[in-house]
Amino acid sequence: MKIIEERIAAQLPLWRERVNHLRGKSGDFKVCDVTVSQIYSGIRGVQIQVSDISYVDPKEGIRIRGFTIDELMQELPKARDTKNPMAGGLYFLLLTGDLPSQAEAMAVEEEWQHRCLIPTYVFNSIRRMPPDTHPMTLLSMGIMALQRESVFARKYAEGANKQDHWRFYLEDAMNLTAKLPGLAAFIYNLRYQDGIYIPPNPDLDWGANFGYMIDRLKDPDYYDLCRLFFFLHSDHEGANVSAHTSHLVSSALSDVYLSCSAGINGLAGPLHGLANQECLKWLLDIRDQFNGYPTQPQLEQYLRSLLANGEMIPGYGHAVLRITDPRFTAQLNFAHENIKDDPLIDLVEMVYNTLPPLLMEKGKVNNPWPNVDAINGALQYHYGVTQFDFYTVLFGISRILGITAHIVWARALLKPIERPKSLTTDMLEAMVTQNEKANGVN
Ligand code: HAX
Repeated sequence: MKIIEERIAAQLPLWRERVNHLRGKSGDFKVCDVTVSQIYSGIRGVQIQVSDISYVDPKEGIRIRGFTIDELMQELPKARDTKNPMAGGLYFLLLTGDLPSQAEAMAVEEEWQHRCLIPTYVFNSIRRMPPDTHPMTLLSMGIMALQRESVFARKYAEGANKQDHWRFYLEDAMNLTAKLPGLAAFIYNLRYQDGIYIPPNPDLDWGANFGYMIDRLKDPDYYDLCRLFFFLHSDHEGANVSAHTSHLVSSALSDVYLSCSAGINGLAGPLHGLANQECLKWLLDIRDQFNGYPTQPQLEQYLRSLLANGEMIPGYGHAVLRITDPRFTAQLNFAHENIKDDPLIDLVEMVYNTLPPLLMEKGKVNNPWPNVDAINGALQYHYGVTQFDFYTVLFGISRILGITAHIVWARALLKPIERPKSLTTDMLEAMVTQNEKANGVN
């Protein structure tokens, strides 16, 4: 897409010079040391990647291109008569770092409209899968099937110059993201609505179109929830499982489709994206166990017993955040503004008011506050999207906005193949012993 390509091209000389200067002048400077326990606990906290697209501050939540969630809710362009940002403007920001004008956001939306048609062979490959295949598997497969369309893969085979790889990644990124709402709607309709097909509506933006294509025609509030959901889930810095997986795969010059499909497989894990389906299931279990909804004292007693049994409460805790996730708060605000008298949403809020002090009492939980997943399933459920094994697909189509922005920039900055080093337990023990001897420890 020309405007975005030109914006990135204009910034590139400065960025490349900045990185080269840093590497040349301070290549030996140590950012952090890695401890044995970090090696054995998921390289937690080891700063291994640079992302200028977003950053998760433990005390503040995500900043996308320097802006908080609240700031972006105000500043990003909106579709007419709506409160939540259009994905087109968000994607412009993710890719260029510049806050878009209304016209620039609309230009991305129009570009997506032109590129949104999905080849029939992709639908056919999904149709052939057994009906109980998880929707995340179908999403990953759909993206993989589209790989045949990769412009980068074709240009690479023709000998494209390395300096230009990012331009073809950008082309693939625009093509893939354009197709995501249609691909997700196809999977939803195939699995839960007898395979109905509703073509995209050229008068609607990317986010609302998903709601339209799954036949939520009578509920404009649901369109706005889609916009909010896709905005809030779009990125969470570069080192989470899905973003980092895609980054790693793309470092081998695997194209956007191969890289994003790999990231989606990471997102499908229960400790990452699948948590949103687990969370709704958990809320519905409470409803079933109480044959309705518990009172606050009943809920507190119930939560205490779960924690005493060592159970993990889905939707609570985070590897980085140490506050209520602002993305949870934004969705709770949406519920307050748009939803009246839904006992499931009331239960979400009751858990929010009851659980954090109990998690704190346990003493070992580093973050007792809700993450984004603690509410998003309940909101979908309210609007009739009750099939919770689909929720991670919604997360996935949104997250690919951030992931593709990261991998386009990784190619633009000519990042090399990623190849850390492993070592054996013998080696590690020998290193520790040698260090102890050197320090006179017996
Ligand atoms: N309920 C009960 N105990 C919890 C807990 C929770 N929600 N969150 C953490 N703990 C416990 C851990 O089990 C751990 O106990 P052990 O030392 O006995 O193993 C202890 O508290 C310390 O854990 P932590 O350092 O606070 O948390 P981690 O960084 O290890 O894990 C997780 C972060 C998000 C994976 C974790 O909090 C969790 O599994 N939460 C529930 C699942 C969930 O909501 N996942 C979605 C996260 C958001 C996301 O990435 N979405 O994609």
